[in-house]
Amino acid sequence: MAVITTGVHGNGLEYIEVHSKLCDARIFLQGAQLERFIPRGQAPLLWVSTADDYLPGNGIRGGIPVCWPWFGQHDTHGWPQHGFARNRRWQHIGSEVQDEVVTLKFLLPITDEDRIYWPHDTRLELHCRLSQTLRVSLINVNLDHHPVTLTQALHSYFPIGDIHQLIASGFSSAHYIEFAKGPYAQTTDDVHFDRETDRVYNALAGQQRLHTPNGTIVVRREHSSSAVLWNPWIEKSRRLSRFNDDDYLRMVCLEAANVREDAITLAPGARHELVTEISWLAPGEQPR
Ligand code: TA6
Repeated sequence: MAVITTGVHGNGLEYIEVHSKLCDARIFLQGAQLERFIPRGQAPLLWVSTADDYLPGNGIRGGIPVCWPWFGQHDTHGWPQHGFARNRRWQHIGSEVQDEVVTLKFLLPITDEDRIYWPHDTRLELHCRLSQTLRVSLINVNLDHHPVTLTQALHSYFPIGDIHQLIASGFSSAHYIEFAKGPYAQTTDDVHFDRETDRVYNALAGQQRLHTPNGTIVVRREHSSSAVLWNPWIEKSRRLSRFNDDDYLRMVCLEAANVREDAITLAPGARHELVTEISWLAPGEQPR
């Protein structure tokens, strides 16, 4: 029988835990941030830095931070990188259990303080469907009488064991921007890592695979015209907050997104759902 409990981390962050026949998971109310997802009988599918302090206000370095209503640096100096949604306390608005599959629903209450950044009437929900597969949906509804334009990402951190052995596949025929240069054509299906990598892909297929020494992680995206592939490598790892100098060896981010020219414009009353779906490659499934 699936069990859903609540708890408070030692540093004050509230979370919801799920233990079922299919998986174990933990979601923090701050940012509605998935921080743990372990399919039953398998290894964890999300990575979190041991350097994180789980203090309110930052967002946790790992799991799936929500970047919204903008991705990256805002043009306005001093505004928070990746928007404000990941630093806010979301409301847990629902739990459903069906045949051991647990779906948790969260809502971002947009406060008067937030209207400095986002003076629009927008409903933002995050739904986590927890089976042997993790499915996360970021649902935007424009409740205002004017169109709104936003960028967004589900900034997923993956445990890849050893970056030197990682092969990321499924990138053929795409193109990407990196360090504000490009676009560059992706001439191979595989991506290997030997330097800082911070790419925004376009025209990318809906599924990529991360071939790690511990198995293959399958990452699918829906309604995501962009995807971000990131490893900070050596130098940036030293500058990142809440990140060990050698953490770059063990993680990669592959993010379902709509960023840059793929910004989403919602007409009044319109709805958009960004989805990422994550699992280990099933036994017998073709690795490529
Ligand atoms: O998604 C890649 C990225 O934009 C990198 O440039 C790096 O800044 C990363 O996000 C982490 O950002 P954060 O604000 O969480 O430290």
